[in-house]
Amino acid sequence: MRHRGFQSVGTLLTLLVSVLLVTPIPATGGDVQDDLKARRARLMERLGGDTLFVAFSAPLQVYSRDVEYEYRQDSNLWYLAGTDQEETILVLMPGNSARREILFISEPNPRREHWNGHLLTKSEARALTGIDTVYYTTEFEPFVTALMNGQPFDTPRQAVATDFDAYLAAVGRGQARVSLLFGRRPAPSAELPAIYEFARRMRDRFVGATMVDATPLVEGLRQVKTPYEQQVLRRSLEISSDAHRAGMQAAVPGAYEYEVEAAIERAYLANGAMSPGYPSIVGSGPNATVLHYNKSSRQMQAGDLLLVDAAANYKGLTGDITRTYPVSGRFTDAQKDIYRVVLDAQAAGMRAVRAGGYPADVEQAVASAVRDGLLRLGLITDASGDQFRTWYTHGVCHFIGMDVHDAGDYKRPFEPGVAFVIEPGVYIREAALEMLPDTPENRAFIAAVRPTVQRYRDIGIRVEDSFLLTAQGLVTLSDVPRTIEDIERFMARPAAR
Ligand SMILES: [Mn+2]
Repeated sequence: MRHRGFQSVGTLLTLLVSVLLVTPIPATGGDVQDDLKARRARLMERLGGDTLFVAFSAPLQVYSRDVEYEYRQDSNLWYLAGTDQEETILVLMPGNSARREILFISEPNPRREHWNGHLLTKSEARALTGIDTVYYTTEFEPFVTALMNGQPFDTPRQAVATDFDAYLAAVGRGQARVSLLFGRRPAPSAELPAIYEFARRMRDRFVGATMVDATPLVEGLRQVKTPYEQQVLRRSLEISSDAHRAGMQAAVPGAYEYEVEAAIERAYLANGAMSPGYPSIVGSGPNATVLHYNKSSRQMQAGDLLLVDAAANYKGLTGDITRTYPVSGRFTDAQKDIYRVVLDAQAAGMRAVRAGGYPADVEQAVASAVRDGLLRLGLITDASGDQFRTWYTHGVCHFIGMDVHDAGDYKRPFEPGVAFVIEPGVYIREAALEMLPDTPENRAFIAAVRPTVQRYRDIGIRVEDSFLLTAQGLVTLSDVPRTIEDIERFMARPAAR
């Protein structure tokens, strides 16, 4: 009964929240456009006046034959221009007196739009991105060619155009810079990625110009979330948290993993998050020990743990949440033992976060708590070495944002505005013992822990929450039952189905 009352209050709140959220953004720009402008302004300050910055949208990816994957915009272009339309190019020229921001978009094409949907008009693109100067993508080559030849672009010959003067002067001195987003360097024998190919062609033609990589600048900006991004990220994690609860309600003995996945992804779409932020991991029983298990095809049995790692992409921002819970509603004693080790380790990680500190502090605090816990349970015999790596196999702190493993520099100190996860996991795969090098020490270790390993065999537990560091301290953005008591209480509620 209480449950029903609680649900209808929840529904009412959801309704109120959605009414507030659909309030239309004024056509003359709003929070998003202001934020996009501020992001570009910060980048331009760092680029300098003799720079031509160019960012390209991501290419379409083929799924199979003539079918494509759902389009995913390049995160850096999306961050700076706010459009997820393909064949888009963003140009920034910080030294210009006007036209400092230029956007190139696809030309209208009724036939293509019949197949693939509406393409932004120039005025829609202006309103969406806050960029006033918009050309068609077909004009990009003439634009670059004009600049390379010391000519202003799109200016009648008789008119006096001064807006490109600073850059053209740099071109004349042979000091012009072309700033591109190179991303990761490919291996010497690897195919040249498209951006490297573009840079090579520019280098051949643009006499005297220097190619520079703006990736660290843009990724450095992305590392600290703006107030607007923080607000979207909060909402993103509210949706993901609701989805996890829906998944918990769908998890019962006899149901299939995919039913839980369906409940979770239904909740994303029902709340306006148009896609998962990454492929959902829904692994029960032994599958909980497979880090990137993605089949979701097993029927869950009474006594199983279910590990769910899933989060929504809401307006381009993705959190990251993992919960592990018993499908029968109650943890066994063995499951509780491992769960407490993982939960205590996460708490130790949270205590290690401070402005001015580093992600490495979190890694260290979590690892040390895991070592102590595993030693206490008898799963390792020596807490000083690397034995614990047998059961503790991945890092625990990564940034979140436009990418679930977001851009950022892990050597840069934490500051207010950084968003990240802490996600310790312990996975008891007996086969891990077989993979240890055959040494006298390892033989002794294996003999000592084998009976304990059998007690905990096939238990995989990860607990992951999304955090935002603010001037006031650490804020937990995810909100899903987390302690053993909270989970058992929640799982005892009558399932909604
Ligand atoms: Mn993660």
